[in-house]
Amino acid sequence: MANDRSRIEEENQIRLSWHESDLAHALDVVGRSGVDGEAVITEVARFSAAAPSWAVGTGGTRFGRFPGGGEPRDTYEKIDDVAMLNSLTGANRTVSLHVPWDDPGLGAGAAGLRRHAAELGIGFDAMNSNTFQDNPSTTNEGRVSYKFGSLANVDEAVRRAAIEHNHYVIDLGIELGSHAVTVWLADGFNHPGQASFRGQFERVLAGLGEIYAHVPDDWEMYTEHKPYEPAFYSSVNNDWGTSLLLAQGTGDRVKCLVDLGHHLPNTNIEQVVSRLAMVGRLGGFHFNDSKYGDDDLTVGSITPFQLFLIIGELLDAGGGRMPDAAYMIDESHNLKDPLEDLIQATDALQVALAQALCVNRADLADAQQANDAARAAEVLHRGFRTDVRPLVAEARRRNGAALDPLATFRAIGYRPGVTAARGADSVATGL
Ligand code: RM4
Ligand code: MN
Ligand code: MN
Repeated sequence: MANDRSRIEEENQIRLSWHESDLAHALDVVGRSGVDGEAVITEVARFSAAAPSWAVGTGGTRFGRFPGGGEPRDTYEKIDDVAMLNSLTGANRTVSLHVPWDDPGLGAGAAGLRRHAAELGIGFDAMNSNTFQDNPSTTNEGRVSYKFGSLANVDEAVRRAAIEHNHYVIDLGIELGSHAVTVWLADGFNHPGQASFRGQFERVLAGLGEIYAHVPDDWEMYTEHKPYEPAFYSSVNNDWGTSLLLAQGTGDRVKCLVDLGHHLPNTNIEQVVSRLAMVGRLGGFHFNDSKYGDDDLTVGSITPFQLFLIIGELLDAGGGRMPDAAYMIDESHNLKDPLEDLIQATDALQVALAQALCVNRADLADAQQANDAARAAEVLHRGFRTDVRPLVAEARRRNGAALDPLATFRAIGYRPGVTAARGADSVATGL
């Protein structure tokens, strides 16, 4: 690690003089729009998005998986990868675990993992439960199955197992120093008439209530909606309205989590964000991008303008700063090196944040007040079209990270190094 740090510094030195002149120019440009470039850098440097433990390995589709080699063999090695990522970006200071894909066990197991992460400067963000697959540790050793749903199931024994799994995930999170649990349910049905919409909703609401009863006072719980998949006719928590009903019906510290891929085509996600923030129920984010559905593609790679608008709404909600929320990258890496993709995703988030911070919000408000749609567009686009990359690079440098994280990752030779250590055929567990 110390060696990686000095290699990052060496790589930064190579780029420093170009960076300094680019930065001076960028500060000049944004200053002319009445934006304080220093404040942009400070806010970008403050921002962090959790890395998901399941995304440091290759994902796959239902047609196949093509592992890249050198993938982490256990949760400890996943945290090593996240630490490497964070040392390059300075903006992935936490990891989000998916249980049971990553389950260190209570007691000594959790304590050991927490110690390992702390030594690398990594904390634990929201915990994720999994009742969408059958796994001996979540199904009472195979006595129940989630084939027909978990909390929504008509069978009380299945619902009980799902609630107990969530309680376990919370207990684990307490020992790891987490502060939230995200409940994404695959519950729903494929065939009209197969189940009752109302019955399923009511059972899920009751189950969430039992999970919430186990949530510590200084924790939050998040409900994550998704319109379809794996249920293709009806998902119980299918949209933000249902997610809000579930959150409001469960308790004060239950909030909605917005996964950018979990909306029907053309949904105005920035408006959804504004609404949820307005009622104090915006709890978390899963960042990714998509063309068609829950594609889990690289953040900002398909609809960067939408990402910029969403972050603009977040800044509005936070009074010019990113509001406190559980920010996480939720992607699946099928073709790229997972760490390279996470580097690009984090960079895209930082760029969109800097662009949104470069919008002169007072000017925008004036244009809105004057019903001047053309001027409003000018103000917005001046922010979006600013080349903020030097400001973002400077934010990274001030966090002790890399000016150019992807080039530095390659120059350091991290992947060849771990491939030699872990094996060319090592495949990460989980998704
Ligand atoms: C779901 C959803 C959840 C994630 C799983 C793996 O589509 O996005 O957040 O935990 O996938
Ligand atoms: Mn998600
Ligand atoms: Mn998803």
